[in-house]
Amino acid sequence: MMSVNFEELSKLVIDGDTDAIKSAVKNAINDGADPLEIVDKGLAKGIRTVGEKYGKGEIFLTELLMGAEAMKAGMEIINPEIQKQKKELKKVGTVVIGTVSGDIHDLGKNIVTALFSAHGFDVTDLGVDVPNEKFIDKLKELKPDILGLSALMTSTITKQRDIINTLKETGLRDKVKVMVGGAAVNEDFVREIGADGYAENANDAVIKAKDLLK
Ligand code: B12
Repeated sequence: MMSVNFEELSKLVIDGDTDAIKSAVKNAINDGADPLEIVDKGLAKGIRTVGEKYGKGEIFLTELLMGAEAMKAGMEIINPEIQKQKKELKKVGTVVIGTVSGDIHDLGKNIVTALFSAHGFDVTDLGVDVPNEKFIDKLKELKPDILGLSALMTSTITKQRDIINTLKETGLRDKVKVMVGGAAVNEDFVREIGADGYAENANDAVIKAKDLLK
């Protein structure tokens, strides 16, 4: 296996170089790199740097957008590769997942979704900007084992709390395990809102989910 330059992959995301990222990701895969490693050490590292720079006012929104486009282009090649790694063929559980209303960040959620399904979970992805009622309606309809709520902003993680409260009010709380995630979420918040699980990355999400279903 040839050595993969993860640093270069990060840099291409930071530069927002969509064309170059596609070929670089394809090359990395052909060289035998693990798709998740390409994400963790390369693409996600790059987009987080972009976010930090944007947060500090060092770059403009256009550059944040270009970085996100580059990351997305890379993920379009990686997500099918993650699927190919299907580790377990038997169904291990069902998941309904989505990004909460007011929030359109989905790069991380899509990675979690891809890995869940690669590990034998049956996943229904409701997409982004999902109204609270839609989550509740889908829970009633599909009765999944796990509800996954992604939120990336301090202004939208409150929806995770609201949804859990609605579950309590409607008597559905003990029928489903609620997992939350996204960069603005931390262990303290998870405890505070009474979610069942939290994960900082897709790998942990799968491990926690399997734990919750034991
Ligand atoms: C990319 C990005 C965008 C892209 C999103 C593209 C897309 N399709 O997703 C674009 C450019 C569109 C965007 C827009 C905006 N963004 Co933005 N964005 C980011 C950025 C740089 C990276 C997010 C990302 O994709 N990370 C990479 C992935 C792999 O990581 P992740 O999302 O954290 O996901 C992992 C884990 O969290 C976990 N996980 C995620 N979801 C779930 C769910 C479950 C159930 C579980 C278990 C685990 C889990 O597993 C994932 C895989 O490892 C962040 C910075 C940051 N540090 O997060 C800012 C950031 C989130 N954005 C921010 C802001 C302010 C905005 C805008 C308001 C900007 C504007 N002025 O318009 C808009 C908001 C639009 C909206 N209404 O949602 C702020 C939020 C500030 C805050 N604390 O509230 C941040 C933190 C940047 C900053 N430093 O200011 N953004």
